[in-house]
Amino acid sequence: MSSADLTTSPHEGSAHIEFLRRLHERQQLVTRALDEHFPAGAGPLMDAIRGALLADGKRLRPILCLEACQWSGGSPQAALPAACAIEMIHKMTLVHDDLPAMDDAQTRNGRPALHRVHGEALAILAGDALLVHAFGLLASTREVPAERVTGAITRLCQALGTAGLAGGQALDVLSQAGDVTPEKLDHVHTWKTASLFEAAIVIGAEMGGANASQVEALARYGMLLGRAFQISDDLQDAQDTQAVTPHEVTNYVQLHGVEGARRKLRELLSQAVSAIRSVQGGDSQLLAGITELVWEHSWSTGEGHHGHHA
Ligand code: GRG
Repeated sequence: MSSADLTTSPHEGSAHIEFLRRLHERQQLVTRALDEHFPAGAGPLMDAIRGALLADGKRLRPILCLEACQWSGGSPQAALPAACAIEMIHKMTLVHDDLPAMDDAQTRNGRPALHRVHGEALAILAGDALLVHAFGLLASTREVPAERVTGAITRLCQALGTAGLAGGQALDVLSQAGDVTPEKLDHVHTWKTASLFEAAIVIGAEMGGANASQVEALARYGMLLGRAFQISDDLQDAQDTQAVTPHEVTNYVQLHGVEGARRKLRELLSQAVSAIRSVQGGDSQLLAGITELVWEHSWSTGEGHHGHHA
């Protein structure tokens, strides 16, 4: 098992080194916890699940969930089950997104897509199992009061449903080249990508006991960061010809050009930083620093491959 490295271009200063150290520590915490949920050598379905979950990944959404919990005054451990659940769901969406019926992708993060290794049936079932395990894990959280857990389950259902990931993905796969307007593209990005970022952060904040104005500010940060992340992902794909898949028609760079995409990215990220700074809370260095990583879109995943289009 190799886990992704969160790296960026070299920066001077011990604050930046400390930032990267904390990111890495959180990443390892999540990867170790995920590894324990699905034992190796337990049959073909479990192997496919491990392939989806543990082969690589930046663990960005769970890191944000843990950090939002700490920012809100909680212990990161209180949000660990939720963070793992969110990563299971994220990985499940990537497996289904790569299927021939959706994006028909051959590779993901430089490796063959899961259905090419384990077959389509097991890829579908691995995704289904990850989704169910995620909710089971979240529902069994014992570290926080029960109403925070039911609140988190409700939030996550909203983020994944018809006005969230499923709805956004439907809009995306049904799009035809030529009928994608800027408004429609923003809508797709908001639902299919940003809603899970927002949920990860809000759930972390609520697990940590954030008050209403803190939750509101973090929700805004999450939504802006998620939209920025998808543009950053599109910019990365524009540089990587291998990432273009047959069904892809909605890419921000195709519609707005590289300069337009970079301008929008900068704007969204600076609004995200303002949102986090608009309320009192804990140390926001990591949350602010993540916006810089998204700006540079210089994530490396394990063996030096950039992330595949999603
Ligand atoms: C869960 C009900 C339900 C439906 C899922 C398949 C689907 C519906 C949605 C797909 C949405 C999708 C693929 C969004 C793309 C988001 C994105 C930019 C992913 C790339 O994320 P990274 O780079 O991935 O964080 P790593 O590889 O680092 O884990």
